[in-house]
Amino acid sequence: MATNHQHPPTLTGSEILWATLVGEGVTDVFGYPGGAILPAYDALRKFPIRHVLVRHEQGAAHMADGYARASGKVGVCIATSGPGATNLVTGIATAMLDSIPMVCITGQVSSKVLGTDAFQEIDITGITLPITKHNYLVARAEDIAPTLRQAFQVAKSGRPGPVLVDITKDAQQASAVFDFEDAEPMPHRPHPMLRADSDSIRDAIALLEKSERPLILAGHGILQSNAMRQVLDFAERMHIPVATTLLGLGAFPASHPLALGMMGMHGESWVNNAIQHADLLLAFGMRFDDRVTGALSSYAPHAKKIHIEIDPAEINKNVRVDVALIGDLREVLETLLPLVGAGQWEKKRAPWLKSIRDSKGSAAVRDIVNLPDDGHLYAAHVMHDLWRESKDANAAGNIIISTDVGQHQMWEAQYFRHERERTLMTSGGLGTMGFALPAGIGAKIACPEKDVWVIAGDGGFQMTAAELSTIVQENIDVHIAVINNGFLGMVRQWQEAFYEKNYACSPILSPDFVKLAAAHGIAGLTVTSRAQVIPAVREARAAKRPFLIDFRVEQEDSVYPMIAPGAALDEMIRRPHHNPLIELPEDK
Ligand SMILES: Cc1cc2nc3c(=O)[nH]c(=O)nc-3n(C[C@H](O)[C@H](O)[C@H](O)COP(=O)(O)OP(=O)(O)OC[C@H]3O[C@@H](n4cnc5c(N)ncnc54)[C@H](O)[C@@H]3O)c2cc1C
Ligand SMILES: Cc1ncc(C[n+]2csc(CCOP(=O)(O)OP(=O)(O)O)c2C)c(N)n1
Ligand SMILES: [Mg+2]
Repeated sequence: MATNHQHPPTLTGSEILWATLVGEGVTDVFGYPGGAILPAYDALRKFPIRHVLVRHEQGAAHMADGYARASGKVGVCIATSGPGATNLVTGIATAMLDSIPMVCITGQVSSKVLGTDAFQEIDITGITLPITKHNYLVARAEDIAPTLRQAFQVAKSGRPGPVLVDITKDAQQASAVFDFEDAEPMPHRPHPMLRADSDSIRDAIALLEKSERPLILAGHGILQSNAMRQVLDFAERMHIPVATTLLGLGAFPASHPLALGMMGMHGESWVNNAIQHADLLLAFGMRFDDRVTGALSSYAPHAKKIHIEIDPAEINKNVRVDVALIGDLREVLETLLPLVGAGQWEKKRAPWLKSIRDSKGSAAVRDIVNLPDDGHLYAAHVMHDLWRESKDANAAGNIIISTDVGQHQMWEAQYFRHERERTLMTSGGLGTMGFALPAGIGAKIACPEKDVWVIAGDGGFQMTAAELSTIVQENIDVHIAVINNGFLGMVRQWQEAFYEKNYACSPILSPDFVKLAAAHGIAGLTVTSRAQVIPAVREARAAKRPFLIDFRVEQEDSVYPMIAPGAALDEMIRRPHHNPLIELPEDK
């Protein structure tokens, strides 16, 4: 439906909906039909858009989310009114807490019956007000294009986030003139660019020049700002080590000599120790989540803080900072970079880098590669061996791992060392179980050439396992690793640590996952020992179609190190000595 500026065509609201999406560059949407959105579905066949039929609308939202995380584009999902719309809610909230750009379209009852408790009427704009960046109710065909175009702009500008557009059935059925250009929203006005001579830039440079023990805290904002190159330049030029948040993994290459690893509750001990000893923290697009800081009263007590952040509401929210540079990270770093001289830093930083290396020395041999195979299978083995088998793809950014929530998510973060941006899809802020499979499907559709691995726990996998059927109907070639420990493992771990091993409702029964896959026409394997891990990974890859591996791992293993909620960052609970996974050389 090309638009002709001289004679803009008259289309139905439904046609305008799809034509606007096409104009915005959308090629794929994830959804599920129903009465209030049927006019739109009826018009879909006229437009070059792939629609992926999900099995539950939560899946549609997570797929749009995974699509956005993998590609950097806006993900789109669509559902009917009432239960269709409410089923999207968990997926929208997941995207909100991780700042993922998404446009969610819902059908609504006709404007004439709005407010009458009509069949499948629900106030979805009211329900999603706190979990969307913005939302709209559209009741006229002529408002569909401008509203949708504005929704895209809001979703991707500034700090990204999900936007919902609720469109009444009569607006879809009515007709209006469609003029894509004319529907263009007012330009988004970003924060004024920081000037090189502004006071805050000068203050930041002064802190940098004085600092002896600086540390970069690399967050998700690096990916969202596309600032990987600038962060690398900055770290290398000033010889500053880099710690990463869970959502920042991949923003800085894990194998780089300045890369330290993940910070926070399940972060590496040397990383958290470095934060506690640093005299300057440079927070790059991260929001000092409580999983990252531990007790705020004792967080980084010796450090001045510079926060580079696009959302002013994040400044001084959790951690008071000395200098705030508000703006897009890449632009701010491009302003800063020419002002910091190269060359003089290497010698100055040597003692600080050595002290971190020394503190790492004792803990880094946790590496399980050296552990003799005693017939047991630990989840850490699976992550480590998958990483080893994926080195080239990982270095080239050709592998995407989509994890669920729980222990396996933390083991993945610890043992799969991400080299490139947008190679990890994971729900950080909301911690949504059921995320991995649909997000992996969305990522595969965004990046069909990449090798996508869904890594889910036995609990979370069962929450959205119905999407196995979507994989088959849509012919989506993802690999699935179920880390099957017979428990809601992260809950069991907390019960072990803080509730005297009262495993209340955390043992969980599962179906035979390989048979479940087979019932969908998906091939699979069960793996029970370490020696079988690599052959299984190779077999999955060779299959060139969806493949599920049920990894039967040790049932009562725990993730270490761990900071108890509310404890200080350097009060880490370490792996007990009786446990066979080594963490300290003395454990040998
Ligand atoms: C079981 C579990 C355990 C966890 N344990 C840990 C843990 O041990 N360690 C850990 O790190 N996390 C952990 N998390 C995740 C944690 O809850 C947070 O989700 C995570 O720390 C947030 O990372 P972030 O601040 O980098 O990303 P976000 O929460 O996405 O924040 C990104 C920030 O960047 C800003 N931004 C966006 N775009 C730009 C731009 N263009 N320029 C500048 N700024 C921008 C945003 O405004 C935002 O403030 C855990 C989660 C779960 C579920
Ligand atoms: C939707 C949802 N419900 C409950 C929780 C709380 N929760 C966090 S981790 C976890 C256990 C996850 O178990 P499983 O999927 O088997 O993964 P494991 O920890 O065993 O690796 C639970 C119940 C959650 N994060 N999300
Ligand atoms: Mg489990």
